[in-house]
Amino acid sequence: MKGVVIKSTGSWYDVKAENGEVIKCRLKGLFRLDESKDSNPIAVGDHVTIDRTEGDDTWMIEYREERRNYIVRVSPKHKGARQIIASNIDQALLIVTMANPRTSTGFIDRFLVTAEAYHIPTIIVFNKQDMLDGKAAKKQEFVADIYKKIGYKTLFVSALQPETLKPVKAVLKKKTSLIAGHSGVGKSTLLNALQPNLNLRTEEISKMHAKGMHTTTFAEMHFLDFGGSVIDTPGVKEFGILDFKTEEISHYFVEMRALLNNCKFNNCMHENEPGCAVRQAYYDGKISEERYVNYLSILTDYRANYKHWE
Ligand SMILES: Nc1nc2c(ncn2[C@@H]2O[C@H](COP(=O)(O)OP(=O)(O)OP(=O)(O)O)[C@@H](O)[C@H]2O)c(=O)[nH]1
Ligand SMILES: [Mg+2]
Ligand SMILES: [Zn+2]
Repeated sequence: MKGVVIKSTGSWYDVKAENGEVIKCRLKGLFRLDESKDSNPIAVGDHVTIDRTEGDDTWMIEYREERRNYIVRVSPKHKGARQIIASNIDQALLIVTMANPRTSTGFIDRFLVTAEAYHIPTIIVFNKQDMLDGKAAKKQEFVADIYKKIGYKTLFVSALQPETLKPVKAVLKKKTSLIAGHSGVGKSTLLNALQPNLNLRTEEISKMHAKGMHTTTFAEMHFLDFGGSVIDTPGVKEFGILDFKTEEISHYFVEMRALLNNCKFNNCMHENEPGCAVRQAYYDGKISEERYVNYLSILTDYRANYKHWE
């Protein structure tokens, strides 16, 4: 029987089978496939075939179809390993907050690089509008502007004010959407506001550190009454970048992509090379300082941590 993985706890997998039933499954012993660098061979969103042998009532995942795309996080335990958060998604909603907790553009850009690599459209949702003070509002305008200018859709909502969520509902309809962001930005609260019967666990952020409590611990797909599905995910500190070559990173910065043919050297990394069109655009104010600096930082980090993937 075929189905889609809607939850994975490491040892058990919930599979929504094609007959509509949710079935608890195990993974075949040596199910490692070819992706030894993944710490999880099966992720939410995977299309699988399940079966059970006669005389045994445990369902087993026998086969996983190739993934159309996926989003990875850096494994909290060791940086070289990646953990697939979810696969086969139509779009991502990156939930961000300017304060309590603070989301940096560095974090946003790491996510966008991964998403761009797989052509996953990303909508940046600025949550907690009800608690913005003057300073945070200014910051938000500055940050949102960076992304609007280069073509990303931005939404401004408050999960505590359901009337602000109409545009979110509109983008979620009929699609499979990944809901991502730091712990405590309000991912689960937002989903509960859209569909109260989901009853997802939420928790106040720590007053001491203004950080989330890592309340959602496993990614899980939920089906929406108004059509479509969402994958609520645990808050992450850092998104991973995939196993592409260092010179490809700039391809996933949308505003840089258009300039790449204008660099003097075709293997230009846009650092200090002469005749670099990207660096020139940055000097001319056409590429924002945040984006350029984040690009360099991702490049440096990638060289240090992911060399063995190349
Ligand atoms: N004031 C205000 N508080 C919000 C809003 N959205 C969420 N919160 C609060 O923020 C806290 C964290 O919300 P959660 O939904 O648990 O956050 P999460 O992103 O799911 O966090 P993890 O599951 O840990 O990744 C809760 O106390 C929510 O009530 C908002 O729009 N305004
Ligand atoms: Mg949550
Ligand atoms: Zn260049």
